[in-house]
Order: sequence, then C-alpha cells, then structure tokens
Amino acid sequence: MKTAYLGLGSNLGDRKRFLSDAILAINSASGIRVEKISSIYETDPVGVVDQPKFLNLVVEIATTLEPKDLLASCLGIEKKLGRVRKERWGPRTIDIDVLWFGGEVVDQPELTLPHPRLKERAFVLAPLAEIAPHVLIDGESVAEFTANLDQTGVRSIGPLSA
Ligand code: GSY
Repeated sequence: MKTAYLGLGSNLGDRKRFLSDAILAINSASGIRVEKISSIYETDPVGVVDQPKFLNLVVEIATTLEPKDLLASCLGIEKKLGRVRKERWGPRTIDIDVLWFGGEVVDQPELTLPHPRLKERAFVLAPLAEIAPHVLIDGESVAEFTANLDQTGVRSIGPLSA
C-alpha cells in the first residue's frame, strides 16, 4: 500500500458538487482509499487568468495501484464525471492531478512525479501543506517551501461538507 496525493480543481458548473462527486468516485475506485481531505480553497485562475475562479483541494489516498494505473483511474473518473475542457489551460468541470506518489520519481511522457508544477502552484501547495506538511519534494518539506510562498488569491473556505 502506497500513500499518494491528488489535486482536485473545478471552475465550471456546481464546483463543490464536482469535487464531492470526484472524491466519492476516487474512494470507490478499485485499489484506492481516500484517507484525508483538505479544506476547499477558492483560488484565482493561474495560466489563463480570464476564466472563473477555481475551487481546489487535495486528498491523501492509500493505493495498491502503480502510478500509471492511478493516473488512468483518475482520467477515467474525470471522463465519468463528464469533464468538459475546451482549451488546455482553460475552464474545466473537474481536474484530477497526481501530485506525489510514495516519494517516487517518474519521468515519462504521460506522467511526471512529483507533479512538475507542484512547487509553483499555491493553489496546490496550500491544501497540500494542510494535510501533508511532512512530505518531501526534492529534499525539502512541503511545510518549508510553503512558508515562503505568496498565497495571494488562495483563500480557504472551509471543509467540503460545510
Ligand atoms: O491543473 C489545474 C488546473 N488549473 C488551475 C486550478 O486548478 N486552479 C487555479 N487556481 N488555476 C488553475 N489553472 C489551471 S490550468
């Protein structure tokens, strides 16, 4: 059993509903159990800035899957939830990114671990720091490099259930 972290985001439609449906689907998927869920953060869009604000959160999972099978499972859940994404960096109903997988380093065309943009993205680091401050990325803990991170535009709005 390995521990992994997934980043979830939604900025189209009923954003909270997409997040909670995605978490239910992740927990029901074969070989995956959701262990922790961060608060929800409302975040300014990064990349293409002219799009609606996102809701983001991070979940900790325990999994028996290999990284590539976990990725396939996440992509399947996005599809099942009717992911709509018209442009690469544009709005989407649900996005599920594999952020970190048992400390493994993977460099393949379809999957890079830890996630290549993890350390630049406050919308991922803030929720990750909440549930996994001890996790190491390139030898530094999430807590350490989140401490100096500009978190402008990233606002916790409480737990998913509230
Ligand atoms: O890869 C994540 C999709 N995404 C997001 C996001 O989830 N949150 C914010 N705030 N900006 C984003 N830009 C992209 S692309």
